[in-house]
Amino acid sequence: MTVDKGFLWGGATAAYQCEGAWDADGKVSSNWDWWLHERGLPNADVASDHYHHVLEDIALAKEGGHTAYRFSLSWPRIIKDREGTVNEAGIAFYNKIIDACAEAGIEPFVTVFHWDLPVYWEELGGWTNTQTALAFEHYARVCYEAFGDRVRSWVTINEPKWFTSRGYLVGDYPPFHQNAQEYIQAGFNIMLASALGVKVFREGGFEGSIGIVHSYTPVYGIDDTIESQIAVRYADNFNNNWVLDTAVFGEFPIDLVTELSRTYDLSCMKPEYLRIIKANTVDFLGLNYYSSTDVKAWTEGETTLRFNTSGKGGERGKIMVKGWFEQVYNPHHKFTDWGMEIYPEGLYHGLKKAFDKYHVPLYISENGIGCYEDITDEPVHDDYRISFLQDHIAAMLDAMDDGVDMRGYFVWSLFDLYSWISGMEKRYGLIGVTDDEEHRRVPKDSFAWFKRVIETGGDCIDRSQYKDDPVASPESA
Ligand code: BGP
Repeated sequence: MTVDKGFLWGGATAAYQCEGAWDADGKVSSNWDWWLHERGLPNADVASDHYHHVLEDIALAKEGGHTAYRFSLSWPRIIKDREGTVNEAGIAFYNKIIDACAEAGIEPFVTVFHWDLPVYWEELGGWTNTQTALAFEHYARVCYEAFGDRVRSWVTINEPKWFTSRGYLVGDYPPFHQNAQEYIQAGFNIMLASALGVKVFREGGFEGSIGIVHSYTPVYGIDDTIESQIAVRYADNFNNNWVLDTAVFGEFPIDLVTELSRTYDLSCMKPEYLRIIKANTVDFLGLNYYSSTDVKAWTEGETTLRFNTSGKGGERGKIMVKGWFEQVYNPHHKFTDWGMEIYPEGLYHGLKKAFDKYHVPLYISENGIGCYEDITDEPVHDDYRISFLQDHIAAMLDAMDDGVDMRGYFVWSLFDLYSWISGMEKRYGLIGVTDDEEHRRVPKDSFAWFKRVIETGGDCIDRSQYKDDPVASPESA
């Protein structure tokens, strides 16, 4: 199939990861600014300096044939304090982006929150405090009122699972805690915030549609025994269902809640909040796809949550939840330098599964590969990225042929930007950004390749390559 003209093709970014200008023009500190400065870790104070290169970046997106640009708004750039005072300079910056998009014929696909929380909320417990969720309502309203005349595609929250689990459970993102009770509270509050974001959107009668973006990890069992099926359900609740079911059906999976209630305090789940969640479900889902996971029943050992943040190819992360499931690796699959499994088939199956279950339009809101690359004035010949993107787009097109309602595809990322914790050395961009003070934009080979994909409506994609050999189906490693 050739995708129709309304299908969105573009690149994605997030405010903290690319803007830089961390304290410019009235912006207050975010939780990331605060924690990374405090710990002396690689930060995004300057990052890709998108704040000063934004017009050039949008011109490049246009040159690349992009029909959409996914970016996020920065809460600490827009709202100055707990009283909700608006920073007009922040509004002006995003007006500049949105107007440049309009002029270039590029649809803005706007995420209201992509992890950069104002420090004045972080100081009060961040997402573990329901006040943060309640404050999100005002922030979202300010955004819709300022930009809703030109923006038609809104996302409340980027990846509720990812930043809360890394921040409160794994402990390698701000605020670097390892506390399951806090994780549960933060997870609940972020879903409440998303529902409040939907509520004000509907109440305000704004045009367009609103969704949520999820870090989608399709789950495979190692076999079809009942033990593996139970492990798959646990892992699916852990990875996906608490975000997707809640956003689309308005309810947390009750078997998960039952399980958690045996050990944890769920008093944050007040009836009035549950009613807000039930009444304010999304129009669409954005799925960020990087890899899927294979699991088996838990056998022994303590809960282990480990990611490869070193970028040394051989290391694998490990996710094991005591009593629930254990992640295994398929020895036949390929992995990135950061230990992420490369498995486009998982995208095909995952899209079919998500559409069968939720019946809402879907976007691939992020897909891409992080690599070590030297950016000079010579374009990077990133055939590995082309091959990764080609195989994943093929999987998406196959899912569309099978009836999945896909509305858009965004490469992570439009240009090189800060990778959480890993800094600027893990590069995802279609466009390189030099490390010097000029931050020169140097399109990689994948940029021209992606342009051709867009021009041909996906027709130039080879669909025969990505399909895995059937013997390489999930199995215990
Ligand atoms: C997603 C985030 C993005 C982006 C991407 C790559 O989870 O939404 O913000 O960073 O992952 O992740 P990383 O930079 O950690 O490799």
